[in-house]
Amino acid sequence: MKALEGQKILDFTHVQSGPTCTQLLAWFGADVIKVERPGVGDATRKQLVDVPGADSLYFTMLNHNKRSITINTKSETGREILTRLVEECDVLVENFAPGALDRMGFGWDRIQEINPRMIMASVKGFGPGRYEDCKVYENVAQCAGGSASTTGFPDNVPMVTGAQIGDSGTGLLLALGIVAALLQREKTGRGQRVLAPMQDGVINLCRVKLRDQQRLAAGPLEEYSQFAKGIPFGDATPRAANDSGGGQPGRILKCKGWESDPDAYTYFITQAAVWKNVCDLIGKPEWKTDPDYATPSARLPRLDEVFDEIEKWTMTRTKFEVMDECNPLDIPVGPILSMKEIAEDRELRESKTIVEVDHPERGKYLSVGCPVKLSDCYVEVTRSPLLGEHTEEILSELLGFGGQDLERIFSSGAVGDRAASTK
Ligand code: CAO
Repeated sequence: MKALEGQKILDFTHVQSGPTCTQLLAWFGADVIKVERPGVGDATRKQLVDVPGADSLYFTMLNHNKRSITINTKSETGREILTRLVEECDVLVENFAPGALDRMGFGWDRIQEINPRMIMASVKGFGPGRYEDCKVYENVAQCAGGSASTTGFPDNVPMVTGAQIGDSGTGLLLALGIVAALLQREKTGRGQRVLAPMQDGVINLCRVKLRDQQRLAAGPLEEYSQFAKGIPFGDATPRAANDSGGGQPGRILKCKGWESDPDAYTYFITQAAVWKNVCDLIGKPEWKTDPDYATPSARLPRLDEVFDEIEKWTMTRTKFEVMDECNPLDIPVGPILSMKEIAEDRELRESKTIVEVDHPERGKYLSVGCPVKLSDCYVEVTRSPLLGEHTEEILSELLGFGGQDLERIFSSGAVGDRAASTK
């Protein structure tokens, strides 16, 4: 028994944000039916191709545990099938450009008419307002959500982050909205609309920067490195480089091998509670009682000097040795792990955070596993579907089309090539 077993998801998502959401629902046991255009499919199937002829890693890593049906939803037969799918399913998830579903003839009013229990969940770039009709990709959301203006070095241009907080981040939030709407439907019997705008998702993740925006009214942000350097603050939260976000100063420091290894660094946090341990570790026991260093407020204007001393120590160790020596002393540190190290990490494989999946076109590849672990809902990551692989199976088993109806549907051209289906 899986947590979402029995829930049928009509998956109209593409690219990254929506597929992240429906992949999570599939991992929790929902039957996710991905609807794609015949012969074309999700654009990411053929983007950044590394194995000629095979679905790309971009697609395969975002569409595990789903079934694929191809339907031209703008044809008459396609609309007939889609209507039946809306009748049968619990949730419709989409992340088309604004208005695309209405143009297809399946806007919210029509969906409710067909199935009042249907939950219709959308990712859009922006919520209601002047930008609601805009198309949006990851980096646009990072910029419009306040992340880029607060990321990077203060004396350089705004930066986007490697983490896909706009796409994958918003997809995760949408999944939560869907589960909440399913629970509410248990009580009301009604479906509802669920909207997760990417700008809203990024703003939510950047809340500490909005906190700092308001703190600026009370004076300079003393835990930011620019305070210690005497650089004046402007009227907006500045970029904070690698400063720790909270009141516990932290920096990225060099470790042994940094001259040739671009990832030989550690994050080091001088948490106040373990300051004495830090002093002993780096050979500065006198700082434990020296009034210039003994308290967090005394250290704030001296952070450059403090971290220079700590770095002299970290440079004599590898990032893993730093971890091994600091952890028993409760000093929070983190090695800067490369993607290569993450891909090869034995424990991440054992915890199924990184999984190896076999695919008929491309062979074995690595993917991310489910990032949330439920003790009573085992997740097995299975490969992404080939384009239209389950068309006939879904038409016959789920929608009950058989015999002549099935012939009619395939010969109409609305669902693509019958040979692409397994049955
Ligand atoms: N049968 C027939 N037509 C189909 C179809 C099907 N099975 N599936 C999709 N289509 C059509 C849509 O109806 C739409 O047609 P119209 O423009 O004529 O209405 C068209 O295909 C393309 O849809 P789109 O505009 O969503 O796609 P795009 O590649 O032009 O834009 C994106 C992509 C991501 C910018 C846009 O979808 C978007 O802004 N989505 C919302 C925000 C979002 O999720 N962004 C993150 C994406 S991940 O980085």
